[in-house]
Amino acid sequence: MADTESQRGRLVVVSNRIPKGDVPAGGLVFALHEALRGSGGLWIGAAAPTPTAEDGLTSIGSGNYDRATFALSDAEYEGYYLGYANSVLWPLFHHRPDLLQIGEGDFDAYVTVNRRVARAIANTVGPDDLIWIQDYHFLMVAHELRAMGLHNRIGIFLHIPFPSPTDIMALPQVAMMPAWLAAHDVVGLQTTRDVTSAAEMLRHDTKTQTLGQGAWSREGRVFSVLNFPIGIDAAGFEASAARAPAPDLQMAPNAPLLLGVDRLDYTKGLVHRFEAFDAYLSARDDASPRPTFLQIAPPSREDVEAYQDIREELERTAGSINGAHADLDWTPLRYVRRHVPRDRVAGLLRRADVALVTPLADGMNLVAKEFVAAQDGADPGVLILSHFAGASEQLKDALLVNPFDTASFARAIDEAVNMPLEERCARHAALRKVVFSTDIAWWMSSFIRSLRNSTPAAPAPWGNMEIS
Ligand code: ADQ
Repeated sequence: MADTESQRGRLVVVSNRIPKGDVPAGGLVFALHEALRGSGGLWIGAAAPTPTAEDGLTSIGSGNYDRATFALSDAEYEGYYLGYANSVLWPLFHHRPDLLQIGEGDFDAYVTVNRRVARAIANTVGPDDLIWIQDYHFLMVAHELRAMGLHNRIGIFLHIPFPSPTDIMALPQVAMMPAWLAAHDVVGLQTTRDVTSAAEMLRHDTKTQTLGQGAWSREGRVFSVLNFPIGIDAAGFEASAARAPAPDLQMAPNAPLLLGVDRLDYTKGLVHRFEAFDAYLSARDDASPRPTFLQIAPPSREDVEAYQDIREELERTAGSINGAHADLDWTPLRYVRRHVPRDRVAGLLRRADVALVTPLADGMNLVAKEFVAAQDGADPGVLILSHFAGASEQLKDALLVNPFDTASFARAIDEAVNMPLEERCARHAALRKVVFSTDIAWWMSSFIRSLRNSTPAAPAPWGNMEIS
C-alpha cells in the first residue's frame, strides 16, 4: 500500500480466524497479512475458547502491524460460532433454511461476542483508522460501533452468498438486518447476484431508500452495497504449481485425472458430483482410457450435526460407486479425507485433466481460480464449474453445469475428458486472463479504495437495538 495511504490512518482488520504464528503462504490470510504489512495497523481475531472470557484484547505479536485476539468462553464458542454463525447464518446464506438449527441462547452469545469485539475496537482506534470486518461472524459489530459514537469508515466483506428474500425470512432477526448493513460505509459482496439479493431485502425495508448505483440511505446514513469478486495470488500459485513435484498417483499412463478439492461441507455438492461421475462411468465407452476421480475433502466443523450427516452419505455413495465400477486393477473414485498440504494441492491441480468445482452454493470458490492458475497453458485441463459458484459470473469459459442435473453434468464430464487441445487452449487463455487481472491484490485495493472514498459517517441518532 502506498505511503500516502498509510498516513491516512491505520487499517484495522477483524476476522474470526487469525494466524497465531507464521502466516501460511497464499490464500486470504496471507493477503490480509500483506495489506497490513504495507499500511501498518491491527488484526483482531478469535482466541481459542477457554472456560471464561474477559473483555479486551491480548496481543499475539507485533512487527509492521499488531495482531491481537479477543477472548471466547467455551459456552460462547458453542453459541456464537457453532450455533448462530455456523448452524443459522451459514446454512441460511447458502440457501439451506431446512438445515437451520436455531438454538436457544445462540443469538445472545452472538450479540455478546459482537459487542465485545466492538468495545475492543472502540478502545483502540483513532478517528482516521479504517475498520474492515470480514464475514458473517461479525454482522453486528458496525452497528454496535455506531451506537458507541464511532464515525470511522467501516467496511464489511461477506465471503459467502447473500440469501434470497424468501430464505432470509427464516432468520429470526431478519428485521435487524437492514440496520446492521446500514451501519457500514461499504458492504462488499462477491457477485452481482448477491448485490441483487441484498437490494431486494433493502427495498422491502421502509426506512431504506435507494440512491442508485449501489448507494443507499437509511435514517440519514448513506452506505454502498457493491460486489468485489475475491481473487487469488495468481502469480504465486502458478509458480508454486510449476515448482511442485509431479504427484505419484499410480495411474495407468494416459488415464485422465479428474480432481475435486474442497472442505467437506454440504454446500460443496460432493454427493451430486459423485452421482454425476457414476452416471458418466455407466455411459462411457469401455474401450476408452479408465479415468480416476480423486476427491480431496478433509472434514470441517465436525461438531455441527449437518457435517456428520454429509460425511456418512459421501462415504456410502463412494463405496457403492466403486462397488459398481471398480476392477482388479482400477479404482475409479478415490476419496481422500486426510488433509493435503497446500504445495501438494498445487501440484495436483497442475496435473489434473479436469477439475470438478461444482458447489450447490458458494460465495466465490477459490479452487476454480487456483486450477486455472496452476495449469500449463500449452496443454491445459478443463474446468467444470457450477452455475452456483460465485466464480461462474467471471469464469464464463469454463464448462458450466447445473449440479442437480445429473445427466447433463455427466455429459459435461465426457465433453471435458474428450475436449480437443485447441478448444482447451482457447478456453484456458480466456480464463487465465480473468484470474490474473482480478487477483487478490486487485480485490484488496478495490475494496480499500472504495472504503476510503466513501462519505465519512455522519453523526446519527444511534440507539442500542432492542434484542428480543
Ligand atoms: P471456503 O468455503 O473455505 O471459503 P474455497 O474458496 O473453495 O472455500 O477455498 C478456500 C481455500 O482453501 C482455497 O485456497 C483452497 O485451495 C483451500 N482448500 C480447500 N479445500 C482444501 C483441501 N481439501 N485441502 C487443502 N486446501 C484446501 C469461503 C467461501 C468461498 C470463498 C472464500 C474466499 O465459502 O466461497 O471463495 O471464502 O472468499
